[in-house]
Order: sequence, then C-alpha cells, then structure tokens
Amino acid sequence: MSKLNILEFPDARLRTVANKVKIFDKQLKKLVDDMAETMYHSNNGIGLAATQVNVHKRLLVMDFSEDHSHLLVYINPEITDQSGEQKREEGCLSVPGVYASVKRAEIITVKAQNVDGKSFEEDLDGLHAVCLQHEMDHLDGKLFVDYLSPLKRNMVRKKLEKQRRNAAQEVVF
Ligand code: K1U
Ligand code: ZN
Repeated sequence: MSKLNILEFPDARLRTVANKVKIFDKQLKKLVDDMAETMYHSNNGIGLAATQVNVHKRLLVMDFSEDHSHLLVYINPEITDQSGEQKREEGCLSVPGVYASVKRAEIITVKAQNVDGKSFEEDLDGLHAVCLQHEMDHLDGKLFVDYLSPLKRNMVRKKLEKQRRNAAQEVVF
C-alpha cells in the first residue's frame, strides 16, 4: 500500500469533475487500498475522495471507527433521496486547519457500487450523511469553502498561503 499526495486548495485540479468507474479490476482495488492508507495516515481524516489524490474517478472512502477497522467504499455514488437539514462543522484534508459549518441534508439515500461492482443502497444520517455529501462534492469539483462568502474564502486562501510560507521556512537552516 502507498500513501498518496493530497491536493490542497486552491489547486485547480480539485475542480475536475470525476468520471464514472467502468472497470472493476485489480488496479481499482489497489487505488482503494492506497486511498484508505492515505486517509488513515492523515490528520483525523474520516473520508477521502479520489479527486483529492488527483485521480478523477467517482470513488470515495470513509471510516468512522476509532481503530480504522470499518472501511466504507462507495463507487459511482448517487443520492436518490434526501430530506431535512443539518448544519455541522466540517474539515477537509485539502483545506488543512480550516473548519466551517455547512448546511446539508439530514437524511440521504445513497446508491453506489462496491469494489467488485456490486450495487447497494443505504440510508445515512448524521455525520455519515454529511461526510458522504462532502466527498460527493469533491467528485463534482466542489469544496466546502465554496459555501462560504467570497470574502471568507479569500481569507482561507491567505491563511493557507501563510501556513505554506511558514512550513517552507521551517526547513530552511
Ligand atoms: O478531506 C476530506 O474530504 C475528509 C474530511 C471529511 C469530513 C469531515 C467532517 C465533516 C465533513 C467531511 C475529513 O475527514 S476532515 C478531518 C477533520 O478534521 C474532522 C473530522 C471529523 C469531524 C470534523 C472534522
Ligand atoms: Zn474534503
């Protein structure tokens, strides 16, 4: 398994709309394993979309367990029903150190395929529903900061630029 590089806002590649997965082969299984590894080695990550690792396929992984024992894989996910509204604080591995509350559907029905191409459908709520909507946004080239005002989004951009400048300085002797 390999840890992949996560693209960071405002990288234009995060705006790519992902393509449907049509081939369910060994290469796809390896991508799922590498994405899981990347999520588990990130800062408290509970989800990851393929777009974030510069692979433009409709695939996402999530795991809400403490011990990384419940990997959830959604390939070609589609929300077929939704109801209610919830607002929760979200984070994003592509926008490190930034948190904001976003309005999302409370309950969703999602239809997807597993890594073998088998279709399944499930109802999700709470954080599980929020995370899936957040990850599906990634597959459409959308980020949670897009729900903020242009002024706040620009503040986020500046904060990340500053973080990167400081990180670059830390390795200069
Ligand atoms: O980058 C990502 O898409 C992963 C993201 C998923 C997510 C978390 C919380 C709400 C919506 C989507 C993260 O895992 S960010 C990690 C994090 O800091 C966090 C974890 C749980 C709750 C809140 C933040
Ligand atoms: Zn994200």
